[in-house]
Amino acid sequence: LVNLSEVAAFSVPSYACQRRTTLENHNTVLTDALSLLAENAELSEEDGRGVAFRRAAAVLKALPKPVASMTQLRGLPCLGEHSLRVIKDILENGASSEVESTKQSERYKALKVLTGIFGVGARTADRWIRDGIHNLRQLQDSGPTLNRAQQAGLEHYDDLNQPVSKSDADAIGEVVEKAVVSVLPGAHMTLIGGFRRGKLTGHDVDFLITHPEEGREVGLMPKLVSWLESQGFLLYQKTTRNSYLESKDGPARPASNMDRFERCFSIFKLTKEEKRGTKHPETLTENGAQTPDNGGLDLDLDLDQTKPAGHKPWRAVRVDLVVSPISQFAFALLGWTGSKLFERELRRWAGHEKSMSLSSHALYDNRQSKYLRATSEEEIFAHLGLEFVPPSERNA
Ligand code: DGT
Ligand code: MG
Repeated sequence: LVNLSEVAAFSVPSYACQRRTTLENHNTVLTDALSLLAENAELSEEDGRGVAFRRAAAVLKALPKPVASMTQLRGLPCLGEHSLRVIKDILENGASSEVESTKQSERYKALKVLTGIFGVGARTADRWIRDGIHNLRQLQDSGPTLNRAQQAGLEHYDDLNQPVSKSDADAIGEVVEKAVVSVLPGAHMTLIGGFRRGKLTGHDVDFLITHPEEGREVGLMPKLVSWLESQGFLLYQKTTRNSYLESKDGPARPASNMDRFERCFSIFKLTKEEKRGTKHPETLTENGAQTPDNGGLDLDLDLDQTKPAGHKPWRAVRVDLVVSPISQFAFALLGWTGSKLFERELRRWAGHEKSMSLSSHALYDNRQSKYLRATSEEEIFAHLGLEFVPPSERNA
């Protein structure tokens, strides 16, 4: 007897921004495998391959139930030959040989450990590996000169590789909110990134700040950072200037559309006191209930055996602050809520299907040669001819 519901083919639209992807994933074994291959490609600076695996994983995340057979996948978008081979291997043998050998490879393990340091990207890690540096001990012993970010990253390695809980995010949110309103009364702060999508843990905490009166947000970031610094909340910070406005005056285009905002990358010192100060004490956990997601890796974490981890009264947390003028707020909110693949797909949809350019600042219609204004995410989806997808369903 054939169970028809098991062989019935799935069907999903091809752009992730046309789909509703909740955190309820019925195919975690398959999506974890494809995500690992995506990560490995990204760490090897093969971005095209990385995106292909991310898209394939995202299609599986959108399925209403577990994949039981290859025939169900017929006609699904974004599943290339390579991804299908990986899926088939797992369905038939319980594991993918390619994924398993990648996980075991010295190069992948070294790339994971080294890029686990805040401030270290794939290129730097690759250079170090070619110089024979594969772990933190070797980095410290034979070490190349580290920049300020990398020094801070190494110093807080353990903390920064622990997942951040929602209650930690809320505790930090209360501090940042207090700082924001004391340096600029009337300013607003919104939690963005994965936590806005309903994730229970994250690798950092992201906040977007604006003021309802256009222009009042100018100069806010330095004041905010000074306030936080004077209160001892920042272990590290680097603020980038708002080159978006500057680019209007001069010919120089910003290096990438990723860093035009006034933005602050920081390492926040979250003390037990701040944790206790949150409105939801019942959800507090000491050092977080979860174990770090190191992909099953045995990381070389015990840099200093004399300082047992987890016994200091604070932890370091990566915090990103973004300031946006109110006229760009909806675009910033949409652009910084993620997921990264959802954002990428929105921009691809805009460009390929609508001849529009979407960024975290604006939406430009190439056919009408004009900017399309929006004061809410809903309006942006409408401009793009897409059904509105709420944050909790953007987990592609
Ligand atoms: P997480 O933190 O690992 O739990 O996951 P997310 O989804 O919070 O990812 P994260 O914190 O790296 O970034 C949040 C969103 O912000 C992400 O979906 C894409 C966007 N984003 C990240 N970096 C930049 C940037 O430099 N510029 C712009 N415009 N957007 C960015
Ligand atoms: Mg985040």
